[in-house]
Amino acid sequence: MINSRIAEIFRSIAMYLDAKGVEFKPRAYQKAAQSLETLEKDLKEIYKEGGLKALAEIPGVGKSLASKIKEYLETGQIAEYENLKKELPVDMEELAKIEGLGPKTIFILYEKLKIKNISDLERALEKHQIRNLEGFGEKSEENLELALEFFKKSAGRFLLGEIYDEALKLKNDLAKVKGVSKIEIAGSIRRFKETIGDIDILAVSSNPIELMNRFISLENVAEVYMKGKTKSALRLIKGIDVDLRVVPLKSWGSALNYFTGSKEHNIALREIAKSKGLKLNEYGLFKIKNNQEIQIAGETEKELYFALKMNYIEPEMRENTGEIELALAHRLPKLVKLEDIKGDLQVHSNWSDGKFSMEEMVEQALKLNYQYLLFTDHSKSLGIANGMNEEKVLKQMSFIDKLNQKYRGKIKILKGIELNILKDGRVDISDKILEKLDIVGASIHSYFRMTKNEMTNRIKKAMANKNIDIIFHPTGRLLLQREAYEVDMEELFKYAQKTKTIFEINASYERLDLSDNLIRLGSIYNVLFSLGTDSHYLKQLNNMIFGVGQARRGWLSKEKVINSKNSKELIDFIENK
Ligand code: DGT
Ligand code: CA
Ligand code: CA
Ligand code: ZN
Repeated sequence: MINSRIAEIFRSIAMYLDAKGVEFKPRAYQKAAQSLETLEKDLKEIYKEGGLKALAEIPGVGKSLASKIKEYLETGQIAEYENLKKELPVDMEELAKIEGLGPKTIFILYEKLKIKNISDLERALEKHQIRNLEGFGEKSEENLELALEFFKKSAGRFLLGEIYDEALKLKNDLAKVKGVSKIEIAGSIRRFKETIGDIDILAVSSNPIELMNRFISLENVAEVYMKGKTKSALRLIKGIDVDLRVVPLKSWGSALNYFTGSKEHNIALREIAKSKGLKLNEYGLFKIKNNQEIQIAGETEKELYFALKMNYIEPEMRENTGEIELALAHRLPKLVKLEDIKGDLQVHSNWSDGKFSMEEMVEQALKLNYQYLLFTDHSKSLGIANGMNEEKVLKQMSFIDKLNQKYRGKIKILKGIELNILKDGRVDISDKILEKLDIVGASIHSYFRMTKNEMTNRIKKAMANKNIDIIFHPTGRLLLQREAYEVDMEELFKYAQKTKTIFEINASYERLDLSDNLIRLGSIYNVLFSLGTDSHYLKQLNNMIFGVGQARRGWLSKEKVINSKNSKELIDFIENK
C-alpha cells in the first residue's frame, strides 16, 4: 500500500535530518510515519476525496507534511528526501538496521571514514579503524562487529507477520482465477517459521497459462524473473520473492509436502520411504515393480504419511527435530489451535503506552469471540512507556470493575500489569497492590547487557515474588533486530518447578519470544505457557495466530497453554498454583 511506502520515506527523512543535527523536525516526520502506518484508509483515496485539507487532518500529519504526501502522490517522489540523500550520500536505511548505529553515528562514520554502506563498514571494522575515533573504543568496535554479524545472518529475510497478510491475499486473489481447483501457501510460511526467505505458492489448475498471466500482472509486482507453464517467479514491491508452481492433481499432496519442507524433513522422509523399498519425490510415492514406478500415494499429504505408516505431521513440526520418530511411533502430540484460545493475556491501553482505550480494545476482543482480556499496562519505572504509579494502578482497577459491570455476560476483563524488573530483580510496585490484581506479569526492559549469571539471578528473584505469575517476553529478543540477552533459560525453567511461574510466548511477530527450541526445553520441565499479543493497537490483537504458530512449533498441546482455560478455570488456576 502506498501508505507504508510514504511512511517509510518519512522515517528516512527523519533519520537524515537527525544525522544533520536538525531539531524537532525528525520527531514530526516520525510521528506522521507512525500515524500513516496505522491508517486504515488508502492515502490516494483520502486525497482524492478531500484534497490537501483531508491529508492535513490525519493525526500527526499537519499542513506541511500533508504537502509532502501530496507531492509524492503526484510526482512519485519527495524533493526534500532526494536532496538529503545527495547531501549525505550514505545508505542510511541499511546502515541504521545495524544495532547501535543511529543517524548521528552514521554521520560521524561518514565524515571521518567515508563509510557509506555496509561493505564500507565491514572494511573499516576489519582494519580496526573505528576504535580510534573519538567517542568510540575497542568495546564499541566489538559491539559493532557482533551487530554486523547478526545483520548479515538476517539479511534478505522478512518477519513472518510482515508478509503473512500479503501472502494470504495473493493466494486468495489467485484462487479466484478460472481453472484453479487447489491453491496453498507452502514453504516456511506454512511452517510458521518466525522469519521468511520467500513466499512459495502451489496450485492445481486446468488453465495454468491464465493463472500465470494473472500472477505476473498483479499490482504489487516489481520484477518478473521467469514465467512458464509450471513455474513462475517474481519479486514484489515489498522486496520479497514469490515462487508459484502448478502441479498435477495426482501429485498435489507430495508436491505440497515437498515444497512445505523443511528440506531436512523432506530428506528424512525420503529415507524412510527408501527403507521400505519405496521412492518419494515431489511427484508422489512410488513402488517399483518390474522396473516400473507405480504411484501408491501422493494426491493428499495425509495419504502420503499414512502410506509410510506414520501419523500425519503438522507443518509447524516439520523440521526433522524428532517429529518423524514420534510419527512412526504414533506418539505425536495434539497441537494447540487458534480456536482453543479463549483470551489474550497481554494487552496495553492508553492507561500507559497503548494507543487505544480499554473499551476500544475490549470491543475488538469481542469481535474475536474472546471470553477474557488481561490488561497489562506498564508500571511506573518505565517512564518512556508512561508507566503507571500505584495510585493509577488502583484507579485502573476500579475502572475495570465498572467495565466488568458493563460487559457482564459478554467478556471478563482481567486486572493485570506489566511490571518492570529492576536491575537487582526487585519490581516497582508494592506487594500490597500486586495482591489485588488478577494476574501479574513482569519483564526486562533495561540493563540488557549483564552477565548470564547476573541476568539469570535477576529474573529468578522476580520469579520468587509470589505475586508474579508470568514472565513476559522472557529473552528480550527482537527478530532481525536484536539478539536475546544472555540468560540461562534452563535454569529458569528448573526454578519454575518450585515457583510455578508461567512463561509467556509473546505473539507479537517482532518478538515471538520464547523461541520454538526454548518452548520445547521448557516443556521438558513441565513449564506452562501463556500467549499474549502485547497489543498496543487494535489490529495487533490479531497477532495471536503467530503466537499459536510458535506454540505449535514448540510442540505444545492446549493443556500446556493457559489461554485454553475459560475465565473461571484460569482464575482458579492462578489462585491455587
Ligand atoms: P525460506 O524461504 O528460506 O524461508 O525457507 P523455505 O523452507 O520456504 O525454503 P525454500 O523457499 O528455499 O524452499 C521451499 C521448500 O522446498 C523447502 O522448505 C523444502 C523444499 N526444498 C527446497 N530445496 C530443496 C532441496 O534441495 N532438497 C529438498 N529435499 N527439498 C528442498
Ligand atoms: Ca520459502
Ligand atoms: Ca522458494
Ligand atoms: Zn508497552
